[in-house]
Amino acid sequence: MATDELKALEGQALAHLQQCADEAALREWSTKYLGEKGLWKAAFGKMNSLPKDQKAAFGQEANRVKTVLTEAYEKKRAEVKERELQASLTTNPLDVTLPGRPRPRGRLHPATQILREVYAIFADLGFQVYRTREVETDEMNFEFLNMPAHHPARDMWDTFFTTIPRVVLRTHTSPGQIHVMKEAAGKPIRVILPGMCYRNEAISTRSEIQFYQVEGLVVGEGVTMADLKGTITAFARRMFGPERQVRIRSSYFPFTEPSIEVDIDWPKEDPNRDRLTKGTGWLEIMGAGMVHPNVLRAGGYDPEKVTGFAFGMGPQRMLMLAHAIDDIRLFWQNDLRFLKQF
Ligand code: FA5
Repeated sequence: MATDELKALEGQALAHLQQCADEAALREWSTKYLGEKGLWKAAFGKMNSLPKDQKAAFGQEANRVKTVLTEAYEKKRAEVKERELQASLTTNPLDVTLPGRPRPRGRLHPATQILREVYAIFADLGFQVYRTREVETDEMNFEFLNMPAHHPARDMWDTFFTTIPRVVLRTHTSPGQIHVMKEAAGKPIRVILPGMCYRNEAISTRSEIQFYQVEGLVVGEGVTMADLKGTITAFARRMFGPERQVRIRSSYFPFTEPSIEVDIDWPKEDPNRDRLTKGTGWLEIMGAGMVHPNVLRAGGYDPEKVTGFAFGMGPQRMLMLAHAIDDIRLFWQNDLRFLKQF
């Protein structure tokens, strides 16, 4: 009888299963009995050659055997797994009560943090962020900003020149003004332009050869100096708190007319106040002014129809104010004792 064969297979398989002691043996067993080319499949295949009246009984029996074998296999596998786990716990004990080792946590560089604060404040004032290149042509860094070759005002920026003639590292973010105007092509503008600037100057507590600036540019019909003062004051109050004082002085930049400089008072209680502010109590944080008609023209705008204001600030100088940091050189020295404080 064909069903006897199935029973014999069942007995043989179960006996064999008892001898399987690890995962590898179990896998072999499963292939041998239950695999695609296994013994159960082969036995089941014999159904075709049986007389009709025996087929149903044979089919039932075959399925029962398969269920029994599958369940026995799963049970055995769980046992083996558990045994292997126990064995690994005893031969390789792990003290789960030991406190974990703390991982050193990274953080954003203080300069990045203050830049993000500046972005957030200007975002609230409706400014978009626009990035431009750090390597500029002489034309963009100077000429389009109303400083033709040999203009004495070029001396205001100690420039790093590249080996390519008339290509410089930007000395300020102001050339970005021209890039924005050319791209906006006559539409109103309200952007900030953050980025790294480079100057070939003597390094001191207040000046680095590499530092961030955030430029601002607003162009449109009827933009006035009052808008500039309002924007700067709103910004300074958000950044430094309502108790800090803002001072606006008249100044000179070739690309703005009139031009101003903005100072902020340094906390009176700070013993470094005199040294940092050269005895004045004020620290300059930005230059600004109404965009010069020649600059508007260079950007493709008609100064008869639109006006604009621009400013350029040093976020690192502002961070020094906020945290009474007395040396700007600390920013790029990568001394963790300094960086960890932020
Ligand atoms: C300028 O660079 C003008 N482009 C700013 C401007 C933009 C004026 C738009 C008018 C309209 P100034 O050289 O003053 O100006 O630099 C602007 C700010 O950058 C300074 O107030 C200061 O905060 C920062 N800064 C300048 N030089 C350094 C330096 N060497 N190290 C750190 N911060 C600096």
